[in-house]
Amino acid sequence: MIYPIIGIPLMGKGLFWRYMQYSYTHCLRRAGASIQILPWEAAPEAIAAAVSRCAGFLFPGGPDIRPALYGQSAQPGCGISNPARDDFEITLLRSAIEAQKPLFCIGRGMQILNTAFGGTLLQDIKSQQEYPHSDFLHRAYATHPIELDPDSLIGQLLMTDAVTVNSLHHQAADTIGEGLWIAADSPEGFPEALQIEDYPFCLAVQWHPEHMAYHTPIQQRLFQSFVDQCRKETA
Ligand SMILES: [Mn+2]
Repeated sequence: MIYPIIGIPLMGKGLFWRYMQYSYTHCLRRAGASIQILPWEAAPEAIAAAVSRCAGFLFPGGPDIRPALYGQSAQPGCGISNPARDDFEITLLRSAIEAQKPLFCIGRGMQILNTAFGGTLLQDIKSQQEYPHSDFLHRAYATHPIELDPDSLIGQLLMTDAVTVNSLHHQAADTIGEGLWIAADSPEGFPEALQIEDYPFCLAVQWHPEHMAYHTPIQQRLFQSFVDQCRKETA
C-alpha cells in the first residue's frame, strides 16, 4: 500500500474548523498519506469499520473535554465542550488502542489520550503559567522551551533533549493516566508529550507541529515518521 489511510475525527463545520483541519491533512499528505475524515458517528459498527479500514489515527486539537469524563465538574475558566465529539473520540481511541494502531495525538488529542487512560486535566493553567501557553497569533513559531526524555519516541525523532515549541492550550494533563508517562514537559512542569508504555507507535504532544511544520522542517518529521509507520504496518 503506497498511501496509507489515516483516520482523523472531524473537527467541526464552518470556515475556522475547516482551516484548522486542513493544517493537519496538509502535513499528512506531504508525508504521503491518504486522509479519511471521520464524522462523530458513535455507532459501534461504524467505529469498528473505521478501525479496520484505517492504518492509523490522528487525534487533533479542539475544544475542552467535558470535565465529567475525568470525574470533575466544570470550574471557572473551563471552555465550552462538544459532548458528541468527546464521546466519539474516546470510543474511537480505545478501539484503536485495542487494535494497536499507530497514533498521533495533538493538543486536545493528547488530553483525550490522558482522559482515556483515566488521567485528569488542569482546567485552566493561566494562573500557573510563566510562558504564554495559549498563543494562537504566534502559532507558526516556537514560543516556549520544553525538555524531552531522550528515551522517548518523541525525543528520538526530534534528536534532542531540549527544543522550543508553539503553544495553543489553556489546559494541561494533571494526573497522568496509568500506563502513560511524561515524555516532555514545560519549565512550569506542564506535560508537553506523553508516551504509552509498551505500545508499538504513539506520539502524543501538547504543542501543534501542524502549524510549525512549514517553517520548522523537523516538526514535519513527526508526520513523516507516523505515516511511514502506518505504511509499514499496512504493506
Ligand atoms: Mn505549551
